[in-house]
Amino acid sequence: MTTDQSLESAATAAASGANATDHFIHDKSPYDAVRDTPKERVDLLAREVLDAVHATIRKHKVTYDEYNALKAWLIQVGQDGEWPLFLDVWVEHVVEDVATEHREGNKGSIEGPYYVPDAPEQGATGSVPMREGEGGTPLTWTGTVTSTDGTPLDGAKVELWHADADGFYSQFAPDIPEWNLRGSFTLGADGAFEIHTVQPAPYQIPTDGSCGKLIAAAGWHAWRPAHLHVKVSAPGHELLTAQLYFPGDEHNDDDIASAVKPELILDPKPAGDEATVEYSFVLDPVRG
Ligand code: MBD
Ligand code: FE
Repeated sequence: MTTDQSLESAATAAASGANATDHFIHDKSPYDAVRDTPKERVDLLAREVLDAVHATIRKHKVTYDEYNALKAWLIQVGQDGEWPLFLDVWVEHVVEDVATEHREGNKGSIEGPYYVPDAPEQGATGSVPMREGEGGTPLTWTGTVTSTDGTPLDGAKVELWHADADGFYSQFAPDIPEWNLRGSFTLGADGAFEIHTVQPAPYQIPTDGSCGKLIAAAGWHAWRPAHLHVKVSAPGHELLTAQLYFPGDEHNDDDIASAVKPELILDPKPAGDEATVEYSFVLDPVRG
């Protein structure tokens, strides 16, 4: 780790992790929603997770050396600020499945560590903010937001955020304009949108922090397929958090974050040096 290039990427990974931790604590109030959780449920969940850890230790005769390495690594995850990355890559997809299994509308996917609320508003037709000469194939995306009964959702909002062609997210990597490739699109009575952006590239999670250390030690890879992140909301409807993917990406079947679903793979049409795509969202009304 002595070349300029590796120092630069180390700084980037460390900053991404620490920034994700700051954003998580600042943007959400994670404890508020669970204030009334009964002791019995905390006891049940904590005990069963610990039981599973104990069973793994017994089954595989985990040694003191391995226990100490685990302890050092867990400490490092916190020091690196990589808990959001670790949890969103290896745990969130199951939480998301359970949370949305009742839905009749759109399939969702995980939020991941790099969402920022209140991206600049662009109206129903517009472009995400981008730099002059932003890398990646220009993409024009049209679609609608409807309820499960087919009604267009007046006032629906599509929030879009994604990495640039080098795999970096604004506000989490240095030297990118604050809202680059992040926009909010609020729709009219027809529930229709037309969004201009660029196609992102396959994405490697930071490899030079503690998550990278686990990946290397286990002989895994660090790749996610190229993806667009969205949150789609409308009055009286459940918030949809999803990701959209591109056909033919070699990591669609092999995503480190296990977050690809076949319903979320786009079907873009090349148009000269650009591409167009149609993809619409169906939201579930809030029931009860
Ligand atoms: C990402 O861009 C992402 O979407 C997830 C889930 C984890 C790490 C980086
Ligand atoms: Fe992402």
